[in-house]
Amino acid sequence: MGAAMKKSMPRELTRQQYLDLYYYMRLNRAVEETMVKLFRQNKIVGGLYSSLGQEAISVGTCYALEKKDWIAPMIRNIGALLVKGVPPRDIFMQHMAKYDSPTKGRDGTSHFGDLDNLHIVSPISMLGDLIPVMAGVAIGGRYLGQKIVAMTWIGDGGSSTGVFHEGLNFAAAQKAAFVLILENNLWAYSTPVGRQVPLENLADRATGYGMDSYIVDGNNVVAVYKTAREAVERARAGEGPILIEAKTFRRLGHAQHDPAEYVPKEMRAYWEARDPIALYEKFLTGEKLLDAPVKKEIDERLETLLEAEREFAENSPMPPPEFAEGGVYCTGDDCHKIQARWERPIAEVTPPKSSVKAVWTVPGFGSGKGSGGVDAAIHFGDAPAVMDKPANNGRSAKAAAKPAAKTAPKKAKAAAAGASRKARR
Ligand SMILES: Cc1ncc(C[n+]2csc(CCOP(=O)(O)OP(=O)(O)O)c2C)c(N)n1
Ligand SMILES: [Mg+2]
Repeated sequence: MGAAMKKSMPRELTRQQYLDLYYYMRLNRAVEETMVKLFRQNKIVGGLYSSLGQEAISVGTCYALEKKDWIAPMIRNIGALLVKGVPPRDIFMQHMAKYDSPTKGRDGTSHFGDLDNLHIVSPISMLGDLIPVMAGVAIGGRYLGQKIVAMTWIGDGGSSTGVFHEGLNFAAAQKAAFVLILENNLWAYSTPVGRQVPLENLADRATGYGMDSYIVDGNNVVAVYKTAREAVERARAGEGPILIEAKTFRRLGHAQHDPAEYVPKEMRAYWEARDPIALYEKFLTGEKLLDAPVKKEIDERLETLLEAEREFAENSPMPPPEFAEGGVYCTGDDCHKIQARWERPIAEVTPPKSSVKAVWTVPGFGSGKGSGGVDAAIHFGDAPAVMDKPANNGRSAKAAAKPAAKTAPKKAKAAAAGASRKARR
């Protein structure tokens, strides 16, 4: 139904699910708050990005996936990493470039994945490129009969990259089991969304690919979860990819270095009053799912966990300098164990068996009659061009070419002869 925004089906969650969403949003925020402190102590290597105010999106969408599903998070999706099962220590160590980090200190920020266990494709900085990659993961899963769904996230700014469009078109044409979360936080660095997209709703972009889309309040974790759950189920059932636009706001600057003074005060105040965690606490309390003792228990659990995880990360060594020399080039078996898994006999899918004789013919080209009524040249240079029609100034093209050929310097003639010899070969 094109970009028509389907209403989510009402679906109730269990108490545990409601509390899980709360816990992961709190964990997401606490992990990032800890990293701000580490950054201020100069212990973070590289930039530090924040998802303050956007936690409901990372958490609510990833929580809608099954264990076997695949994600590729972007910089503001630490919440998704946590829901998937990445321990906070890995996130801390990765940002600190420690030896025990997932990339052993070779890369920073959230540039790490886990293909074997958690099914996380490492993000790359180039905006939009994870879209075709994850469409490919979804198609790969289909070939293998796994019934998986692939999910990634993109910003309002990233939705204007070329690869966003190529990737979505590809995913839609292939009916890939792929869900794209478009986090419209109103800013792409210092550019407000209205200055770079002439659309009220970025979900409308989906119409161009024949895809369905949803719009959801990105600061309402239950709405985000329910919408994502429905999209994931539909994608898994073979309905093709789905786009969800989550409307939200980037509460801090692009990264720690950016004070974001370009954001109007009233806009900030509006969204600060809609903090997703505060809103959810109010909801949970009203529904009698959260009370003071349960909240205290969660507070303490988070504090203990983060203290231990931060401690572990801080105690991890930096990689030894000589380590930088190794693992730069793939050296075969000692580098990785990944082997292509052929679903059909290899001889069947490689030449000569896979080679197919061209079955098309172009009339008048190669063997038939040329437009001039004589046999056409098979390749340029095989025969003189047939020029029996008046050219430019009424003279035949042949005649027009004559004086030029006469006066052309020898070198040019030789080069022309060389070119035609080359073409014959
Ligand atoms: C192809 C590409 N262009 C530019 C950049 C530099 N860059 C990184 S983040 C960013 C802004 C992204 O804005 P948006 O997509 O709205 O995401 P947000 O930061 O708001 O989460 C830019 C321009 C990049 N990483 N990749
Ligand atoms: Mg943005």
